[in-house]
Amino acid sequence: MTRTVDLSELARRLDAARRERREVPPLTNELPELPLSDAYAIQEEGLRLRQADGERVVGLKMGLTSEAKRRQMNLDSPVYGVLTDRMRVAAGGVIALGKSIHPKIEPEIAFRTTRELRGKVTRDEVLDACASVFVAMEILDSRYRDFKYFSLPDVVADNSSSSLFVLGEVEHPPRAMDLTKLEMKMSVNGAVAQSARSDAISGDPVVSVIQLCELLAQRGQVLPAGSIVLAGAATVAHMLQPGDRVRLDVEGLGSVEVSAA
Ligand code: 0L1
Repeated sequence: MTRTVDLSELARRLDAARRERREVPPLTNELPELPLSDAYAIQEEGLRLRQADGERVVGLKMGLTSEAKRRQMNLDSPVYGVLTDRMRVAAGGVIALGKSIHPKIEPEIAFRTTRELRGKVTRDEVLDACASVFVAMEILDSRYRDFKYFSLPDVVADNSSSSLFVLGEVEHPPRAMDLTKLEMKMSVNGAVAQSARSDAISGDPVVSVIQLCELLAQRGQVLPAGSIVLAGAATVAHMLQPGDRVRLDVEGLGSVEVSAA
């Protein structure tokens, strides 16, 4: 007998875990064959629940874009998630760790689009559609009990582990520099914790946007004008501790800071 999977129930389960800050077992413990397409459907249903609660979509994030990160998580392909207005932390702001489960922070580069991007796009089309590029950090907070043992569908269903994000205040024209050669240093309490060159992000952060458009097209979706796009982490993540002051410096793009309490 074929078992019917209630995707809405799975979305409600993950949404409750997020709101109540509690860990749940990976969905694939009970559904080992959960297809990636169903996982994105769960992600979309989770977003509808957040929108019903008044959250507004402001952009998208790419995840698992660096080789270092894919190796750390033992997962093999890029994924996306959605960013809402309530996930944004002001530059220089404070992350209340009590409102998270097991938050980690990652160094990123972000874009802001001014034109819709649809389907298979070229590097030039992405650059033409992006008004600006800037420094950013993402705070991940997987709702699953064990960071190590979940699979790609688990991550996708859980909005690709996204929790919060912080953006640098200075935006730069994307053609003003070679976006593949920027040195990135993430420091915690004054000491460099992670560093990489920007080509650690998909070989080129612009490629992340190209891949995002392709992934969206597979679900009949587009990247809307006015979106913030987090291009993905350049390094593995740093597990946040109370009192951490985290600063990201990206050559040519400036810096952004956030603290954890
Ligand atoms: O942004 C990402 O790289 C998604 C990673 C998912 C795994 C994790 O929670 O670290």
